[in-house]
Amino acid sequence: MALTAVWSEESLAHDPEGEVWIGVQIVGDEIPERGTVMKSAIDSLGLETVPPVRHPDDQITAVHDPGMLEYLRTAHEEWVAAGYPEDPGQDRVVAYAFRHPGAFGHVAQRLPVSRTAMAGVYCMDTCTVIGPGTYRGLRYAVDAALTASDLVLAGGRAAYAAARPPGHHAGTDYFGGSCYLNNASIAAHHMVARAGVRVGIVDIDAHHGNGSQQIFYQRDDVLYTSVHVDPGRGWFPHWCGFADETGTGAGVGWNRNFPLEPGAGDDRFASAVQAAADLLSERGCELMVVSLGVDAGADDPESPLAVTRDGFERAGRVLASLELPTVLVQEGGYHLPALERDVTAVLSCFS
Ligand code: SP5
Ligand code: ZN
Repeated sequence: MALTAVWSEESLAHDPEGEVWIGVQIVGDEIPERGTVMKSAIDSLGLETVPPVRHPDDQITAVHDPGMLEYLRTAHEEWVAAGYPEDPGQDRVVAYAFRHPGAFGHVAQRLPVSRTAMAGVYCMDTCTVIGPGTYRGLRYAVDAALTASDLVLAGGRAAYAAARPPGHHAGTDYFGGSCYLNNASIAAHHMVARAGVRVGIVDIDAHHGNGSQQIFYQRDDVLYTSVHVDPGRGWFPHWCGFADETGTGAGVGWNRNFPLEPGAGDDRFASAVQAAADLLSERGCELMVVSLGVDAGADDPESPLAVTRDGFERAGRVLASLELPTVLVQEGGYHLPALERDVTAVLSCFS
């Protein structure tokens, strides 16, 4: 019944060195130190820790467009080769133009020749930049999630993937929101494929996991549930995460959003997590993936929710009491002292 953690120093490899937000270069908060803080949380619980095992590309392309994976692999070296670090002085891959479907949806999609235009093909915001260590880092995060899944498939009670960069905003053929590949969704798909049972995702990151929702929206083998700040109150990802988004086709009833109003604290957070957990039971899910963001914390710079350590522990207890083999994949959480404290609070319920 042990909880195992997956971590290595590769969790520090991706360093965006800031982000471009509303046209301004800002410091950014999805920083390498987050990987070190996750290790502190792991060590404070005395968890057995293993490094990620490299998994083949086809476990990624089961969920993501192969063209996007290849782009992520080569984008930074191509950017450097094109000279943009010198002229105009941008050493991170960042888009200036996007392929708006209203403008270009009526013609066949072609990949542009210009590397600056390529930067707008797969990316949906200007914040999620690509640097020299980004590909190594995002591969680390995927492999951590897959390694945690393998531990659970082999009979472990629970495994924690100390993933960074996070993943739940990345969809089939797009990335953004500080996410590149959808670590939790790759893990969920892997578990369905290997175990042949229904998997339930509970996403408690403060933001709606638009990528995870999109990946599984038409499927009835993965239930996606998310507790997050109401996008209708002005919060990222803005276009998605409303309560009336419940799935389509075979997936009708297999997606459930629990938007919370800004300022919501422990009681409303824990109740929503309970409702999500109830749905996993109702749908007969036999394995669980927790998208473990802790940016709903009161001190977090990226969300207006006001959850305390106690609220995270309550959420952890609700989830652990389902007694399903569980993979916990790190998502957001940007106030470093709270990241360590609140991740520890959730993980303690599984150890
Ligand atoms: C994984 C995750 O939690 N991603 C969240 C990304 C949210 N990005 C929204 C735009 C970022 C703007 N940050 C500026 C903060 C100024 N207070
Ligand atoms: Zn978040």
